[in-house]
Amino acid sequence: MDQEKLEKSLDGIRQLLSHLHGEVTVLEGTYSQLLLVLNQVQGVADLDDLTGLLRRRSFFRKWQALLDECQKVNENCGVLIIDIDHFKKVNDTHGHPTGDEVIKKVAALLKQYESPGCFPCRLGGEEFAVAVRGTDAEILGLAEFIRRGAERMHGPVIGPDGKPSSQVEWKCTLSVGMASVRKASFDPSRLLKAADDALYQAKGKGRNQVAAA
Ligand code: GH3
Ligand code: MG
Ligand code: MG
Repeated sequence: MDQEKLEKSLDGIRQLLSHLHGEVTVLEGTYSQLLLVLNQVQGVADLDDLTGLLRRRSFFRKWQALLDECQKVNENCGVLIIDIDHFKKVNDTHGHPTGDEVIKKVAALLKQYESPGCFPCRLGGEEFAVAVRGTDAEILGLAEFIRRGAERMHGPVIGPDGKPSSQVEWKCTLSVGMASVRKASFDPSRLLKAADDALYQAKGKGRNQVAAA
């Protein structure tokens, strides 16, 4: 191959490479955008629409990580199950939109205590869970703060026109079941079952109270 032909071939290769570089850059951009959208979708799917709290599945993922960490460093960890008392009556008396409002306000109360070692979720309906790293006394102290916080809550009933009433107010109370790894184990399902049994006790003893497993 003479020099001229060689130069031509090299030019061709350079042009091809430059073209390919452009294509790869475009592909990289599209890939990054796709990843961004995927993360956004994942983030939305992790959260409950009404309250913005974690859903059960994403909560369990995060909670398992916290339990693993606590087990590794030999620290106590527990869970609270929180259930709105006689919530069916709130719906029946004031209507579903007011019920939704109460659920949102309870969620907002739980969010106030959020930190890396304490995070809430909406288990479903009018039931919530909070994973807490700390001693039993600290976990029970938090439960009592939450219970008392709900006692102070109130808000206007939403009328049939969707507007808040200026005369009628809703109130609510919470029952709380607590379990920690000391009594149960580092297994999230067993912990939740123990907390649920404690919640059942709190309901049986008259509601608006905290019971420990
Ligand atoms: P208890 O004190 O024993 O917990 O009684 P309760 O009435 O709170 O419990 P029950 O399980 O009988 O009723 C729960 C009600 O919660 C029934 C259901 O219609 C209502 N509910 C579940 N999810 C929602 C929701 O997203 N919004 C509203 N407004 N109501 C809901
Ligand atoms: Mg209830
Ligand atoms: Mg319930």
